Amino acid sequence: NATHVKARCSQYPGSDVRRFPVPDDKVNWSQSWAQYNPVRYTSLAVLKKPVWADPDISSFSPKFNTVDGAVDRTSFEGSYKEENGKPLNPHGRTGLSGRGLLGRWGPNHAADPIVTRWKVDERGTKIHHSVSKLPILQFVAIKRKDCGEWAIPGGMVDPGEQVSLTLQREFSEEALNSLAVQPSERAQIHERITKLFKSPGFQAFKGYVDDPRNTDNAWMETVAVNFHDDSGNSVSELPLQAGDDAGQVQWVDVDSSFPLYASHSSFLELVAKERKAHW
Ligand code: RP5
Ligand code: MG
Ligand code: MG
Repeated sequence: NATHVKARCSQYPGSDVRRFPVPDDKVNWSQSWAQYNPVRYTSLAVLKKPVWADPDISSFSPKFNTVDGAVDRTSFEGSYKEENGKPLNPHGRTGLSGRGLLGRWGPNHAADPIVTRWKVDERGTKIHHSVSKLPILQFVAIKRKDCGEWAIPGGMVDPGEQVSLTLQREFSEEALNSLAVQPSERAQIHERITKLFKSPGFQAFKGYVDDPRNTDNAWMETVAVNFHDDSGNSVSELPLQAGDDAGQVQWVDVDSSFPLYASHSSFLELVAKERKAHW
């Protein structure tokens, strides 16, 4: 369990709220800390009771650590604890209680499609990195509208939705702008990328995400899957267009020095190692 860092960022995203500072040695719940006084915060967007959010805990008793109706409240990290009816973040304190921007109490499940190709020159020959001497991978990255950081075009798993569908749907919405195109064209996009997303893919990561929106009682978890266009003639030929919560989209070289949202960089490292690519 690597210590979460972004989940302790001072300023809570999209707000003026500042987290109660949590030093490294007090992150773990097993460290008793009488002075701990997290800021309580749940965003207005969540309090308005949109379909994607749970009601407040006072009027609602979700079944934690199980699939509750259509909502998966199980964690990839094993069984999580509850305190006064509220689930506790399995990676420890964040300095903020309540749900912040997250809709679900406990785990909020997402899926991250990592679409890659090899970086090639005009003649189609793979380009190797000058230092590592390894071929360079490129992946489809989006610039998030909420924070301006580059990220994998991931999104939330809808209640009851298969993760394999979420991966393809979120990629289509954020990197191909499928929601804005005509239904006829949408079918065409669907057809062209279904082939790539039907391939088994490499599951790079499954578990807790060190997301800046995490709180003591609500956190992000994801399944990150790599779909690789080895020949460069499937998805590489599709025109990228940013949509939904993405402001920009482009192919980005996979490299350890490129800063990414949440713990997305660690997922790319696993992909690079698996494909014997530069990192
Ligand atoms: C991250 O938030 C996940 O890894 C995923 O990329 C993303 C899902 O949230 P939204 O993009 O829907 O805001 O923790
Ligand atoms: Mg989305
Ligand atoms: Mg998204």
